[in-house]
Amino acid sequence: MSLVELKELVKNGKAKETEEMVKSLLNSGTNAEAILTNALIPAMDEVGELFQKGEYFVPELLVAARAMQKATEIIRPKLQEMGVKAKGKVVLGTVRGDLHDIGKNLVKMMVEGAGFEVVDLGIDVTPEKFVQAVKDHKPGVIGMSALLTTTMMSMKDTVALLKSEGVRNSVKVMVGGAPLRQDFATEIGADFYGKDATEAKNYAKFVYEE
Ligand code: B1M
Repeated sequence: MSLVELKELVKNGKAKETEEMVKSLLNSGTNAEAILTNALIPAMDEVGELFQKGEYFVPELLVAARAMQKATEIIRPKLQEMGVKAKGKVVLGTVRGDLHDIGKNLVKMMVEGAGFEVVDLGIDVTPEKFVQAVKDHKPGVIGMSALLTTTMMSMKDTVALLKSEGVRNSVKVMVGGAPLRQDFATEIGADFYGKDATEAKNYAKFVYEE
């Protein structure tokens, strides 16, 4: 029973075994922060790398995410007791008119897996809702996902509204989704285009480490 074994269980998406091992580690005195920092987060980092290399596909990501979620459900209250804070806050959503959320949920999973708090606004999120969430939650990063060429332009509207509401400089804007490219992100004034969930997670880390 070790953190190395736990990392492998999460990587391989073994949810039940992950749950049992986390409980045993806690019972034997391993602290929750060590479990998070030395097993769970590195496991999700490796899952992301395997995905980028084409060795893992969406189903492997999803089962790893489920195992990660089981583990975090158990350790979250312990971390709160210990006063361990999230690394930062990220607001995420799929843009107005768009109901595709599989990619956005993968981004959420990777970003949460890296120790961030994610405020998930769901699907069909209007520019007004994104802006309100920036005002309410004060995230370091706001992330918008779009899967339709017809909904991509809502990202531009959101950036414009962030500006007119005077909060554009308080937050970094990240965009992603299959129909997007870097030139579109640049054109609408976003700070970052994430090709995949791992890039999204790395950008959140970059923003908070800056
Ligand atoms: Co729809 N759909 N769909 N669909 N759908 C596409 C996107 C489409 C390409 C299919 C096609 O025609 N070949 C096409 C879009 C064409 C276009 O705009 N050019 C399309 C269409 C037309 C439609 C409808 C209009 C169909 C209709 O009703 N006539 C309709 C629209 C509904 C709406 O949104 N208003 C529709 C509906 C649906 C379903 C509801 C049935 C379902 C969505 C279910 C759900 O999401 N809960 C669905 C699905 C599943 C797809 C396909 C098959 C798969 C999309 C997906 O989940 N990919 C898709 C065709 C395809 O891509 N093969 C298609 C897997 C996912 C992991 O990838 O989301 O790209 P992706 O996310 C990646 C990266 O892009 C990145 O990270 C992820 C992984 O690393 N990423 C980010 C994503 N968001 C990011 C944000 C970031 C950073 C990175 O920072 C914030």
